[in-house]
Amino acid sequence: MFSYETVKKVLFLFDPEKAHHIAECGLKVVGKCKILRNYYEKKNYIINQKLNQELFGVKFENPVGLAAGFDKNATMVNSMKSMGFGFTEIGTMTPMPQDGNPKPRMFRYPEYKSVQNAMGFNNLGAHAVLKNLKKVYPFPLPLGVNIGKNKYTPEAYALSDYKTLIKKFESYGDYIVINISSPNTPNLRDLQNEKFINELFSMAKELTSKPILLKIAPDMETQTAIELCKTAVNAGAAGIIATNTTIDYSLIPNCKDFGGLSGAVLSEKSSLLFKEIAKELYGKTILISVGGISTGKQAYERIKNGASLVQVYSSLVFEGPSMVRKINEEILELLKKDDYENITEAIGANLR
Ligand code: FMN
Repeated sequence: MFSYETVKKVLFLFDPEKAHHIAECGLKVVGKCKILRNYYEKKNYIINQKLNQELFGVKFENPVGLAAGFDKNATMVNSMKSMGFGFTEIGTMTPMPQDGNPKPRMFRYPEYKSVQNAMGFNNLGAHAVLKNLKKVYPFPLPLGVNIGKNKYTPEAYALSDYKTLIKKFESYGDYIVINISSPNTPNLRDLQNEKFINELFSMAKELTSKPILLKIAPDMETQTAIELCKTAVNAGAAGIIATNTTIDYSLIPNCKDFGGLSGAVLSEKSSLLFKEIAKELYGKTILISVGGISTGKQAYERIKNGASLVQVYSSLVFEGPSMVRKINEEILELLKKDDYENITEAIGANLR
């Protein structure tokens, strides 16, 4: 089989969104073919009880998950275990299908190992995504369902979009993520306010007993972010995912002045905000850290700072799926160095 370095040389000849579609085609083939699935699973998926933990009543065999946005339409759920992931998150999907923003809307910065995207929740809509999900049920991995409002739903009706989606996906997936932190849907981040969060989680609690997590942006003042997360948890959120992409365009000279940056340039910002949130909320809720993670050392630091799980997206573009195995192997080495028998002993160790 080809190395990712070779595959990457070909993929990088294409515009990033085209390359993503090519990768999606390849992963769909892997997902459908048992021989290929098993081959890659053996290669990439680590089996070691030291990485096992139970969250939301579900067993996670390793803590490294695929972040939202890669598999928006749930077309690759069956191949993520073969990539080495311990869990996967589909979406963001919206109630109605939507095309997203005009192209080009995804850009690579290889010298910064970073990506900029302004996709705008392009997805097939809840009905079609649910159909895709049903085809691969039961899922090979724990699965998160990331939901957002349609672009043309006015702010005053946003709640009703989330209500529709929570009801629709009630029976599928292990947790739901409320995404109000994408920079690419006009005014979406305005919903990151205490009134809306309170209303949203109060409503959600009535609708389902499924764990509902809030995904936040990295661009708020630290104290504002902490207060918002506290409000969400008090209103019933089962966890916080920090963070989405950043609109701090000073991180890459001459980058576009729209969309959100992710990858290496987001790492410090995301990690610092996560650390501050965890100081307040570790032990009170489940914390997931995402943003610029590409090594086991980085993942382990987030874990020791309070993350039960981590997620990656951009580094996958530059390093390929062998990175997921590498991250898990490095976590295992670091657990050994710290004399921990299981990952749960490392979670939040810096805060105890
Ligand atoms: N996050 C979401 O919650 N929903 C999305 O639909 C979504 N789409 C994304 C599309 C692209 C092309 C990228 C690069 C990221 C997207 N994200 C989305 C954000 C990622 O889930 C993640 O939070 C962010 O990229 C930081 O992680 P990373 O540095 O590992 O990429």
